[in-house]
Amino acid sequence: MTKLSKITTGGKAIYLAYDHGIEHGPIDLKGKSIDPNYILNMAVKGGYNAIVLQKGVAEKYYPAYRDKISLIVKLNGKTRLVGGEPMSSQVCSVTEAVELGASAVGYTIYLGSQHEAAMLKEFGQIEEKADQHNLSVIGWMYPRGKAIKDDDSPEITAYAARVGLELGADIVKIKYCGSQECFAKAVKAAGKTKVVLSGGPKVSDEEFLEVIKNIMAAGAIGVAVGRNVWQKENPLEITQKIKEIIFK
Ligand code: FBP
Repeated sequence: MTKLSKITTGGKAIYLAYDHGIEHGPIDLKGKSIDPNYILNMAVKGGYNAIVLQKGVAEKYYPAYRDKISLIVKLNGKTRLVGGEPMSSQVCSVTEAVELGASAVGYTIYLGSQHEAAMLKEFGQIEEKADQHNLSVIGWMYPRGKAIKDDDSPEITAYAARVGLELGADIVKIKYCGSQECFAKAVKAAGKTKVVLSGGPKVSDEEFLEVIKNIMAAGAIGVAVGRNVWQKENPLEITQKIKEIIFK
């Protein structure tokens, strides 16, 4: 089995992101979504290619779902409580991720942050280790910090995607830059590194589905989505609509 085939279907993918408990805090996890079992069941029923979890949630909840859905362990994280230049430190090793049953690992790089060098270094070490275990590496490529004036400009989005290729990421997860044309440039810049969309804050179903149509037409392989699914009234209904676009 190639490493990417563990987390894709016919070269396409839909991932359910659920690392917001650390990134944003419980404020995002309203109602039932505070319960990891609710989200894991949703991921299984929705037929997601994989669920994205931090190690603590993976350790305590994923064992019951191990045969039902693949796992992407997010290796670094930060809270929203710290000000200043963003730095997301590694909190889980590749070895631990393997023990947890991961098929892939994820890591955020805040491009442009004053701490960028530390994250690039950790990412390089993760790449090496993940390769030894035949795990895919997904780069959350987020331009951020005071050097970044416009984090969703076409230029910076393509730059973020390209850095993923240069660093050896199998997949880059990038934010939407506003149009199909702009996203296509980012996909081109990423070359053989695959591109997935980072979902973003909740918007209307229509708006979100339109974005997905655009990114797929631009050459992305799919989406890693959180809030635009599990903050919705009917997560499985929107999941189905997203899948119809991605896997058509
Ligand atoms: P969403 O689809 O909810 O945006 O999730 C994607 C994601 O990258 C999560 O994995 C992560 O927790 C969050 O967004 C980080 O968001 P940000 O740093 O932009 O606030």
